[in-house]
Amino acid sequence: MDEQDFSKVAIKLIPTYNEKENIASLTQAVFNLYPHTSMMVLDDNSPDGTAQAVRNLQVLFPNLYLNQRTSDRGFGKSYLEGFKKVLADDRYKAIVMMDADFSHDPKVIGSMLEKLKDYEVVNGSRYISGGKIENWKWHRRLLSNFANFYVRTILRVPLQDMTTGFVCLRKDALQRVDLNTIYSDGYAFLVELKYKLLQTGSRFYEFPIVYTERREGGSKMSSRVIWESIWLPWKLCFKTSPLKKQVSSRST
Ligand SMILES: Nc1nc2c(ncn2[C@@H]2O[C@H](COP(=O)(O)OP(=O)(O)OP(=O)(O)O)[C@@H](O)[C@H]2O)c(=O)[nH]1
Ligand SMILES: [Mg+2]
Repeated sequence: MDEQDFSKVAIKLIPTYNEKENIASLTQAVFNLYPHTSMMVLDDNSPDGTAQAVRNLQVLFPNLYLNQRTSDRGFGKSYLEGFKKVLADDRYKAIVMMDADFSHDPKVIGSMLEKLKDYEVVNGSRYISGGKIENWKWHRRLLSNFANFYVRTILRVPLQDMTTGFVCLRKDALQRVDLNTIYSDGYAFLVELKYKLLQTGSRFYEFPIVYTERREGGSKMSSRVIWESIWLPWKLCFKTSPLKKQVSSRST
């Protein structure tokens, strides 16, 4: 087992699209809790000026970076660009993936990173003992529950929360995945990434999280994103090899 302290060598990657109202408070919260780590905002040329808000914050937080995309918008494309930058940067050994809207509590990042000593991927899970969802309307709960049931049944994966976007992972686990073969771009990207991490033998730990409704701003859920999520598990089933290894997945 690797006894490395990942809290000092992890970078937080935060995708944003119109998160101007959340990004300053999230940045402050993250750097107050973890003053010696880094964070990169992956902005998709948000019309509300999120990127400029990040540039203003960079004066206060020298370890805050911005990757601004200007071409076709995409949640997955933003993460892939961020991953490629981090993979090429020797300062970092781990990545924290999280949303900008406070649905993912920055206070638990430290405990999640602790688990990277023994596991390669720590999946922030709402659907295990100790995990829960707060303030979500019933139809969002239903959609999320159904999406997880659907994905887990088709792909036969051992994880209880395949759609969570709160994930910590070691860089060496990411290095084993061929990022050029990722098909999806909406939130299905998260499912595809986890499936490919499982396929390449990564050891997973499911960490219970409390997920809360976004603080400010609006949702970016679209019908295109939903259709992509419906097709993705079938594509993965038919176009890639099945899971080879049994992986660890524990809730405590
Ligand atoms: N770079 C980039 N980020 C995006 C895009 N779509 C969403 N995001 C960000 O991805 C994270 C998750 O998106 P959300 O809109 O919060 O999705 P959600 O949590 O399912 O929905 P709500 O919280 O209900 O709005 C947020 O930080 C968004 O700003 C995109 O196309 N590009
Ligand atoms: Mg959200």
